[in-house]
Amino acid sequence: MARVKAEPYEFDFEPKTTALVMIDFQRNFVDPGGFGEALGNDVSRLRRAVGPAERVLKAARKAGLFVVHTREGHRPDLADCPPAKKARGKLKAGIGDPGPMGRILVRGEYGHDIVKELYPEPGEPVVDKPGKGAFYATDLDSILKNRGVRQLVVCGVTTEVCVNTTVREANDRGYDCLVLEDCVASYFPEFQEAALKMVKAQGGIFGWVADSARFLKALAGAVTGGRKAAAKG
Ligand code: TIU
Repeated sequence: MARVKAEPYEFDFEPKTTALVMIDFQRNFVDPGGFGEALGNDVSRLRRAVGPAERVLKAARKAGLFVVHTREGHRPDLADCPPAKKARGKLKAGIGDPGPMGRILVRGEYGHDIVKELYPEPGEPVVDKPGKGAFYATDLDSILKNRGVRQLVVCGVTTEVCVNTTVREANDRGYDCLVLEDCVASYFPEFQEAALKMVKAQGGIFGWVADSARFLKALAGAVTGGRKAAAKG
């Protein structure tokens, strides 16, 4: 068992039953010239989370944590895209339309894929999701339950949209979620702050919040502790 100094109180986790969930680190949202920027957003705010998330991803792999990635997007025929989602925003170039990184939010297109720093390794499931929440219309819950996962460490973008929706969905399905505040990002500073507050308010109504340094410290302790215990046994 490992313990992370977190808010509203310490987050205890068992590495064997914990998954790292990397939400929507897609070029479309994070990189200049993508859909996020086309919506008028400052993508440098999202880029900031990539470095800390990369450190967490590498440490999690080393520690043997189960890693899952998600991507928001749709079938090339858009049959899984609700007309309401496509119409929203009255955009000149919206979902399915040609963009600078290929068709916008369409699976298989360059912009839909994950940035190279955080690219999935073989054996790490990639869950393609049509909505904001990673549990809606996906097999994420089965993937986690089949591995005996009960706790989620969450990184991703954007904090108030896909991260928050996913944490709420996870909470209702019985998972304990730890959100790493420097590994999640929003285009809007006020939403970043509020979205994190919403997770940890009321005694951790949706989960816990810590930063990557605290999590990495706890993970290193768990690995060393595990090795010591194994050497003794
Ligand atoms: N992944 C995710 O958050 N999708 C979004 O559309 N986010 C926005 O903040 N627009």
